Amino acid sequence: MNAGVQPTGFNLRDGKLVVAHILTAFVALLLGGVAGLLQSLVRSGSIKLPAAVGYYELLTAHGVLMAIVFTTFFIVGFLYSGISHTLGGKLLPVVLRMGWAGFGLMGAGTALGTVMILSGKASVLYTFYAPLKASPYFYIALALLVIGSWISGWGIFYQYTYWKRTHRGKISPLFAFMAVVTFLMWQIATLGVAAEVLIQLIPWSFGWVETINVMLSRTLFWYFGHPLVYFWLMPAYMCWYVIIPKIIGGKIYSDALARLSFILLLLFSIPVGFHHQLMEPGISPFWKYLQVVLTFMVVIPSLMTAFSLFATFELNGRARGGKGLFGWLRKLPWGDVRFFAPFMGMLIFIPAGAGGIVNASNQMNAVVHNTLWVTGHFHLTVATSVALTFFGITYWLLPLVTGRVLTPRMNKLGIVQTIIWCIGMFFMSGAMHLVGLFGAPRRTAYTTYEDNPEALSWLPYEVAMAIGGTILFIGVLLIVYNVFALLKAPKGESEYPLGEAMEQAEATPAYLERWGIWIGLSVALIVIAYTLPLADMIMHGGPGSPTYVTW
Ligand code: HAS
Repeated sequence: MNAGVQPTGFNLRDGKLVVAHILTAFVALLLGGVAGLLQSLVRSGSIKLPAAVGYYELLTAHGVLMAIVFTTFFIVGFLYSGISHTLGGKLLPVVLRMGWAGFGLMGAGTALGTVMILSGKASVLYTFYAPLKASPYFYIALALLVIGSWISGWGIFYQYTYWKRTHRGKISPLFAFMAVVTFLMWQIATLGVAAEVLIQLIPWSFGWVETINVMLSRTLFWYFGHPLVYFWLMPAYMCWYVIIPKIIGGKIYSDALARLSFILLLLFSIPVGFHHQLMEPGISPFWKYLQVVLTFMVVIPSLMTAFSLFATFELNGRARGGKGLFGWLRKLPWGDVRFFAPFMGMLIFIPAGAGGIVNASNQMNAVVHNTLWVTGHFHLTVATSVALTFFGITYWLLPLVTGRVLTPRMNKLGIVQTIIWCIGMFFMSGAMHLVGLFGAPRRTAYTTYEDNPEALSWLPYEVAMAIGGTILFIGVLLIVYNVFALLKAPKGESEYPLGEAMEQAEATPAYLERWGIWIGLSVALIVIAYTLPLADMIMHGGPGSPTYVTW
């Protein structure tokens, strides 16, 4: 055995990089969870914050720490683990250095951003819409985070290209392929936010220019903002496609279908940002219509994923003797948290995705836009389907990369944690969806609008949100406890649960790895969907908006 390599075959040196990312992610989850608890109690009128702490400050901290920091660190850690394991058994020295450099820059960005938010200089929420203006250092912090993630992504490309060069004519492992697509998509998508931050927000926040073109900045944000949600989802899909079949003792339904669904996500997840701007003036209905059509195209890979997962579960259950229409369901390993947590994520993704289709439909968007319904939608998608999947991954990943084993007690705690999360989310997201339909706005602190009867009728739902939020906070505490317990678990051998495709599956076509075609098509779709509207916004940008600092 090589020095530095554990009996599991996972390289200890690489393991440290993975652990650093995963731990940072969970520290962010804890801090973001505290902010979340407080804001749900404030919003229901249950508590008042001390004068020194602003509601929007907490809301910004919650959004940034949960949606951007927790997810990005977790994703980089998880993907590096899989790259190390599937592309040669260890990271190339240069890739390891890139991983640490990315980690350092993302860490610096996170620290600076958190200080700016908590010192009250950046209460601009996680979407940082202009003309609300934060300290320039908040935008610099965001730039550091993005550049750090680029360097980490380039490390993944480097390891992949090296593997392809040394394995001529071979199809890459599915995990590695998916990691490359995820970071390709991220690379293309973050160009929008990089342009917004570097060209617009930083010069404006330093006072070098006085006004800002709000329409342009929001459009550049959503050019990035929608693929951002797929950047969260794709690693969860990687677990569902590649890891879950192994954990349930089955096989991947089709390697080719899994790759095709990722290619479709690359093509269609970017040119759809206008579905977040359907209610905004200044974009012609034609371009909104076009991007809504593309939005419905991006639903297809998720439907393919659902089909593939059902097939995996049913075929595996039947092979184990499951009889009748649903007898195969009983054969699934319900007592294994590595399966149970992601499975609950999948199950909840069915209503969560349906909610997305509601949002994308122009007329229905007019009902739900800017209401708590949307907040309910993203707590089901990212905060449940994605988060529960990431929790499920943590239960095998941390023991694996530290040379330990998951004990039955931790497994049981994990099951309890998953159930607590689902109950909390049922109350919180359920109430958000309902009260959103009654018109309750998102992004507001507690107010009864001078005892307006309509606003008073929202209160019981806001209390339900607070109850859900409190239960979820217990869930946050428990997962963070579990993470630290996993780091002290007994030493032993764990495996990287990587599924294999079914023998009967068709061979994977090599053209799925012709990156030139897919990048070219992706760019072409973006050019078609964005060039004219962006040109229009730049040429007819008007005098620009003055600055607002409302807190
Ligand atoms: Fe969304 C707003 C449309 C998916 C996140 N979304 C948001 C925001 C966030 C977000 C954060 O069109 C708020 C942004 C803000 O701050 O303003 N969303 C969609 C559509 C989809 C979608 C069409 N969203 C997501 C995902 C997210 C996410 C995924 C995070 C991870 N969303 C919108 C729109 C808005 C929006 C508008 C703007 C609203 C507004 O007006 O502001 C689709 O991708 C959804 C497709 C999904 C499916 C479900 C497939 C189901 C699967 C599970 C299978 C289950 C199994 C279990 C196998 C069609 C894959 C087996 C079960 C057994 C019983 C065996």
